[in-house]
Amino acid sequence: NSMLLWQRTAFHFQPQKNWMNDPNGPTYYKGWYHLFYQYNPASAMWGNITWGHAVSLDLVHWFYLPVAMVPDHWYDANGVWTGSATILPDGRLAMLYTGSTAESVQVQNLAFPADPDDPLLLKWVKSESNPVLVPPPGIAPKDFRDPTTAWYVPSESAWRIAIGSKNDSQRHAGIALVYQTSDFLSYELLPGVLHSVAGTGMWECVDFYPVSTESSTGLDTSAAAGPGVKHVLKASMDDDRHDYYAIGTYEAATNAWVPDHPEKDVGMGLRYDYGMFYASKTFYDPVKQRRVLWGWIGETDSERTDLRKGWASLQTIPRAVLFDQKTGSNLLQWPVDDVERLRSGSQEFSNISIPAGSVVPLDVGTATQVDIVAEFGVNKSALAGAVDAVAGYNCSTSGGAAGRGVLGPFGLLVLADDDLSEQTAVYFYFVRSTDGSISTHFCHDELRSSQATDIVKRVYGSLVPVLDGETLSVRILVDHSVIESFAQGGRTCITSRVYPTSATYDGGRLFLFNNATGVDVTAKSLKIWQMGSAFIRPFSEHDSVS
Ligand code: DQQ
Repeated sequence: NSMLLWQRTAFHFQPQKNWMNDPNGPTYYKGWYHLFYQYNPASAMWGNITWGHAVSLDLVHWFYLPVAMVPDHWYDANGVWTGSATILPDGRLAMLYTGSTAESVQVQNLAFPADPDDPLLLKWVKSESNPVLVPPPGIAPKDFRDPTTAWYVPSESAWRIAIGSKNDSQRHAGIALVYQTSDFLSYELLPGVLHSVAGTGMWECVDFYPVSTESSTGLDTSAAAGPGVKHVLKASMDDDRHDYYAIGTYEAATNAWVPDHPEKDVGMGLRYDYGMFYASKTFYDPVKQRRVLWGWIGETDSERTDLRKGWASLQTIPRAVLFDQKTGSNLLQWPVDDVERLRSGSQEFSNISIPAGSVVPLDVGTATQVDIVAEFGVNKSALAGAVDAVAGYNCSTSGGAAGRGVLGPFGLLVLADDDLSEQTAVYFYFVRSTDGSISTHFCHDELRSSQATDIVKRVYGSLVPVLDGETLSVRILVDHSVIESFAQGGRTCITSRVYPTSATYDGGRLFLFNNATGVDVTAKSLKIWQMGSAFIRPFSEHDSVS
């Protein structure tokens, strides 16, 4: 059915068919970027979990390779679950992953490349010592999974990994355990936990890595803690299916991680993304000296529809992650610059007025596969005078793009059709509080994204910091059925999985809108690139490996 065909994307990674979930073991090895992923070789639903595998020279174009690891031992009979790669100083690669055993106990297993000289890492050997870790006393057999990339602690001549779990006797606390090892075969559980947050439940896919507070390059996972370095802790919370992070300080000697802002502690504070985004994982790219984040974009249609269309899920465009030196309190995420190689002819506009209550079409032809950078300006005096009736604005509950306030919403309508019967709004909303301060909300409204039924449509978003003198800006990647937005250089990000039925191919349009009642907005600059399609296809014998 053609209605389902176009939901395939042009430059997002997805398998040829069937189910995909978490990104696994992303790494760079002998000239190739590797992406493994949770994969069901037999169906478009979760199950039979195996590691799918693909390689790329640039993080944009991908070759599918044969599956890397299948559930073929008692210790992973119920699935080769999520894991992470560690590159050792001598160049060897250690892969740790969770196996769900024949009895559904979660254990950690070690695998390594059968031929370390094969840059494609086609064949994997599972260690004779598996499982190398079983749930420790006090940890339930199904609450022990997803080992991180290891970091090296020179003073101990040893490596450490973190593993997510939960502690129900401690007010349903999510926790990250830390193990120390010198050979990846035997491990010592370190006392205490790396971190714990009451009420957050099982922490899946924990990630733990250093960021520089002074430079714009990424840091290797083993980079020493110290001045100019902070550590990010991320947990994917199984209870609410979102990825939370906090920035803090790590002391290797005591294995203690202390969040900078306890109120923004992992669990209540910051999210990588306010839309469909889960089970993410970073890796250090030594070629471009950057830390790269992958996230899983699940479906919001029904399982029945997924089975009919024969596939489910996408990965995000890989995002470079940096500490935000201007705010000092959040990360910045930005699509890897390699994706800009897909840009072709751009159309530019400047100073387009968007009066209160208007919708302005943009004459760009089709806009189903585009990269958009937009900057907005608002009349400052209007801001100063306005008192908004909306107290406690919240993207999800304040009426979305249709709810009119004095100072918002305004922004773009993407994947829209000519008569706006389909549209996804990407917008800002200012709120002026009684003390005169202005806060800025950034949201996606999916409520009119598709005329199809059987789809969960939501309004997503959060606050975005806008500092004095900064212009309001957003970058949006539109790819047929997925929209990834990055506000203020990537301080707040939102991913929407959408299912337009008429805003497809040549029918996909772009509009500006301003639904505020009390403020005129100007699109100060707009740049829209048509995007080429990435090749994402099986590796063939004709593809030479140089
Ligand atoms: N997905 C894997 C688990 C992980 C979960 C199983 C997160 O290892 O905890 O497919 O989506």
